[in-house]
Amino acid sequence: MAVREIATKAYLDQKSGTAGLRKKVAVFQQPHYLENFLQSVFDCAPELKGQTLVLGGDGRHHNRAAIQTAIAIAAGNGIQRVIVGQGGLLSTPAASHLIRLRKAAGGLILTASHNPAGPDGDFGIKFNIGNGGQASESLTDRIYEQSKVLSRYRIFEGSYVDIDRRGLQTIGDMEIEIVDCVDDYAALMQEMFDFDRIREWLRKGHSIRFDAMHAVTGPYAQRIFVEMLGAPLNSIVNASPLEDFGGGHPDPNLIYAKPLVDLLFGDRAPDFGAASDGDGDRNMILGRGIFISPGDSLAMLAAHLNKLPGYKDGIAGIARSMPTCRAADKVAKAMAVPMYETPTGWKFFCNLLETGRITICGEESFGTGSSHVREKDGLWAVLAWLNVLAVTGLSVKEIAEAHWKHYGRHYYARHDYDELSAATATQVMQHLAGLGTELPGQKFGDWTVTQADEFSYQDPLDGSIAANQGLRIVFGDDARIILRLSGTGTKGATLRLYLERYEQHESSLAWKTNEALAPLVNIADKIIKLGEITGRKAPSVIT
Ligand code: G16
Repeated sequence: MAVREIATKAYLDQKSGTAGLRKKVAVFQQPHYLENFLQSVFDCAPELKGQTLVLGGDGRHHNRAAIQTAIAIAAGNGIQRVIVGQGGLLSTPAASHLIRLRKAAGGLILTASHNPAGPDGDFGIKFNIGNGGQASESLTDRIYEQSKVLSRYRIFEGSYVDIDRRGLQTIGDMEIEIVDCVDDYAALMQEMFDFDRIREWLRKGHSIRFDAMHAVTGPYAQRIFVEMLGAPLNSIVNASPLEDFGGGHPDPNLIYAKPLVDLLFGDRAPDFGAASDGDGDRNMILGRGIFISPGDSLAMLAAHLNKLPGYKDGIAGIARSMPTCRAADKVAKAMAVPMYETPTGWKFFCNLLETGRITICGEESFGTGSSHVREKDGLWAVLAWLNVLAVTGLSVKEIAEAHWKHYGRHYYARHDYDELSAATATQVMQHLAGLGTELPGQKFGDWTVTQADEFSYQDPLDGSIAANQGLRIVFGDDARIILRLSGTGTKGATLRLYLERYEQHESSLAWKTNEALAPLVNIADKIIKLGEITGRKAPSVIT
């Protein structure tokens, strides 16, 4: 057994999207497909040579086979040590933490996030750099360019590693260290939060329900909530990770986590409910009879963060992605800290976190996180909420109502139009882009358009510019309509329509979200003509 150079034919479709390369499992199973992509990564990241690499995934179908391939290609490319989560499991935030903790030069995270799994489902791979964050767009572009001209890859042939056995193994000169996937992450959480207070809160009879959706967070939730915090065993459901995620769609939102939502809105609701996604970076927060939208969750956590041990010094700044509602902006203003608006994609937060400009950030797509790692972190958000409940003694509903009373309320929804043809999706975008200059000043109902443009972002650290990051129609502080193309789908094109309406009068703080947004939906329809152009009568999913 030795390192060999294998001749290969380049694939032309290995372009990373919002968060890594995501394709159908069958695509990844084509001969040399994964090997090619990995070789392109190693070619474009020479700093990995002789260094440590972290490797793990969300446990979906093809994870175990892909881990073996990644180890063999790493050995072929002179990696000194690979740290692998036992069983091939590592949640995305735990992988980010491990990269930082062990001063690895980078990491490979095998995940297609919340996308369905199984032989007919999706697979994915992300390359994270030495700071624990996802590779920048310029780096993933270089990897893509390399993948198109690749003609050989280097592999340690015939290697096999027992990824279920903890401890050290070797392949040639390379060491493979199999680690418990929870240990280091759980220790980090213990540093950030007041576990004694949360334990006490639970001991006093407060109840929680966490839905791991048969994805990667099961073992993490079991250790942290049950073993460390003393929550009863039945506080966690769907806790065993399955290769097909139990046939479900592990996206923690009102649609795909419906049983949890029904429980929290039912007669026997626990005090707190939460769910995470396939790879553990997303979260959904619920209280008894209330859903906290991701934008609100970011704002509410930001407002309370200095009450938690890991954030005693307060916060340096806040960031949100452009389509995320502007609730956190109100908090930043009140706290007199900077607020940043970035394109969709967690990678855009990384330089802000790395330079200490922000402490907390979040996205409408059920992502919240902080400076403790360089990925969004589902369980972090759940623990942060539990810690806030424990120190304030308030319920989720009381926290939300007090927040809205103080800052006003942002009603918010996202309408997804899935599986459109690329041509149709482009037509819709072009139609709206074409209206840009004539919209400002026009009145629709009670609102006047103050700005209509395409969002672009300049990174304050490296000066790089990300253009074409979504079209926005802004009605001052009152409302926004945003349209952008998703970068994570694996079938056709997905258009996302984001709707935000701000109200601050006390009489307007308890409306139903769909009713509050109905006038805005009509305006969006009038301007964008989504229904007319796509022929769709309704969105595929509303979250
Ligand atoms: C990924 C990114 C997020 C992004 C989300 C949706 O999340 O990490 O930053 O908000 O996709 O992206 P899009 O709107 O382009 O589909 P995840 O949890 O899928 O890795």
